[in-house]
Amino acid sequence: MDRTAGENLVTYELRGAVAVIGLNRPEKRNAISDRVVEALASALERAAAEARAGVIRGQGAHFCAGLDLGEHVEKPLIDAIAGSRRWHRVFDMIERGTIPFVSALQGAVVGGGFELAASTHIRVADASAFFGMPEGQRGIFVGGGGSVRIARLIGAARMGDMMLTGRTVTAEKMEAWGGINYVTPEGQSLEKAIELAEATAGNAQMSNYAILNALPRIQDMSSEDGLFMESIMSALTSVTPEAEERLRAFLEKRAKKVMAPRDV
Ligand code: 1HE
Repeated sequence: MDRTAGENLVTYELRGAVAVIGLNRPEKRNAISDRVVEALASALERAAAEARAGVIRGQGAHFCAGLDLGEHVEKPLIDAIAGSRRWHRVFDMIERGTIPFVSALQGAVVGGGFELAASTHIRVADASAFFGMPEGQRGIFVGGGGSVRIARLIGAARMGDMMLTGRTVTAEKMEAWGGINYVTPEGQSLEKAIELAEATAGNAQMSNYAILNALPRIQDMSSEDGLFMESIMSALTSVTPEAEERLRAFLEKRAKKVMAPRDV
């Protein structure tokens, strides 16, 4: 039971165009209770209304220890199903919303914590981060979208291995597996996540919308349907005034060029 009364279970801070949303139960390793899910939903609504990008972080030494196990002892079956569906709806606000989200990870990124990170568009982990899916040991299954999102990121075989054996994985290995996008030195994932979120916030809004909402759906389509959808999204984004101005800016040499990468 989440008895934390009165305080903010989720912190919220608007830094320029970027909303920084923080899980804020460090004494419980940011375990996600029903009230945390509701607080997260409110923060996400606020971010969608006023920010151009968001960062999701965990306060303290760990990103998130997953589902609050204390609330799941003796839960009626129908409540457990409804609870999972609620996580799906709230995480969907992140994955298929209107603004990009970057997660800043450190320490434990476990179970539902990894599911939350998997619903963000870019994952940045520092060297202290470790990933685990102890559902098998706890007698449960993923319920926060992991069987879809994590399995698509790292493959069902690797996810199944983690769930069956309780194996934990370093940030470096998780990057090689495709589960995260960036690894930073310890203590630097938040700074890097904010920098990346700021970069995404500078994009045209319709481009970001298409990247968040068309690109993943196209992966669920046949090639034929995917190419059709791509042509529609491509045309829709290119006729916006924002696109016209950006294209003109490049032609008039007012826009930044594409730079060669610095990290090779
Ligand atoms: C919790 C939780 C939690 C910590 N629910 N209370 N998740 C897990 O199986 C992960 C369980 N947690 C751990 O393995 C460890 O806590 C950590 C590796 C994350 C961190 O270890 P440590 O030594 O820093 O902390 P701690 O002493 O274990 O925990 C501090 C407190 O947080 C302690 O409570 P206290 O009252 O004794 O101080 C812990 O009981 C509490 N705590 N994690 C409730 N998860 C939608 S389906 C998703 C399915 C899942 O997420 S399965 C994975 C569940």
